[in-house]
Amino acid sequence: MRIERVALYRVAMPLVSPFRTSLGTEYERSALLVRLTTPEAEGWGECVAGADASYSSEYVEGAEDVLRRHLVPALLAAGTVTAPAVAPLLAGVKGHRMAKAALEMAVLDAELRTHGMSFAAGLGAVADHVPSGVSVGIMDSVPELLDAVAGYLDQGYVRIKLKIEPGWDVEPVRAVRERFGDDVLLQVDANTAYALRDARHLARLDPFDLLLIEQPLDEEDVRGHAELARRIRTPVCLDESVVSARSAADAIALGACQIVNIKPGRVGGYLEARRIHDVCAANGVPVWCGGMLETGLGRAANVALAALPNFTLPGDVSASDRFYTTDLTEPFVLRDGGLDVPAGPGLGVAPLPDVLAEVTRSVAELRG
Ligand code: SMG
Ligand code: MG
Repeated sequence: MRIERVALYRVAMPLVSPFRTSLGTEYERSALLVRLTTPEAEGWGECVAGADASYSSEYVEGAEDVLRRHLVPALLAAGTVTAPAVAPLLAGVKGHRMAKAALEMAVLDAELRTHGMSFAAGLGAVADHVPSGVSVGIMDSVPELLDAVAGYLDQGYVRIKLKIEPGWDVEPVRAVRERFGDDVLLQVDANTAYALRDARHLARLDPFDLLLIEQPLDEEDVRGHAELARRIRTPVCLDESVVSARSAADAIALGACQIVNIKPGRVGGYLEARRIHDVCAANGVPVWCGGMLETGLGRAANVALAALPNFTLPGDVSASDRFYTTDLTEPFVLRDGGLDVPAGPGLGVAPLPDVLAEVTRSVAELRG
């Protein structure tokens, strides 16, 4: 495929309600989109880097900068490219996985559209509908949380994830269990808010039969997670710590996780995400698809990934209206507790021109 042009769109999407985690509160999603043009097709990518560097070292201006200065020029200089060639081509730039993932996603989309093949088929999906979990932020009070959870369960979400932090953990979990019962699939996500010395406190979550506790400790504290996993009954799941298939294999070998959250942006793209899926499957470790408040573009690709066979737990693949009143694409709508996997060529969705125009703050175009 010959790439003629790459345009980077900075967009600002207002959230339906503030989303609070142990890392901070978000009111709006500041996203970076990649629009890639080839003679045959157009491809879209979405970069999941946040407005600040609180979730990972990447942030949206940094991602845009490295794309403009280094990654896009390397791609344009290559002449012709295929999706599997993107990561090796960009390997001279260390890190910046979220920026690289967005570029690879756009190439993959253009390539699959050219061949009339869906993302799901291209990745090896085995389902046409995936169950939806929902991530529920930290709230000001337990009654407010219970109202929010009640609303999501009414809509049909099949799994609830509570964001936790010190001071907001055992009580909200107990309240949700007491109000909604033991049958609700329930898990928690700490976004690195604890230390190993909190092991006895975290063991107080054991009686609530959680599916998992996600990333309780620092992203670099892999051994700490292994030790914690020996001290608590709730299965430990890693998010931030797993940045590649190699780090997934290491974490599993160390006993640092029983479950893995796969986010394509965090690991450098959908192809590396698939390799992590394969590594985990080979080790008998179940995986689920994480979310980064994606617009319909990233959501479409995530839903396709979540349809691979070892995605045996419901992912953070909620409907568009969980975060946005108006999505960038045709909205993803909850049906029977899940989302339909797009079947059209490539992502199967594209930005709606009027919505894109409304949310775009700047566009930078680069040509070969
Ligand atoms: O897209 O549904 C979604 C959000 C899911 O909680 C979610 N993501 O650590 O898993 C996570 C968070 C990261 C985003 S907040 C910085
Ligand atoms: Mg997480």
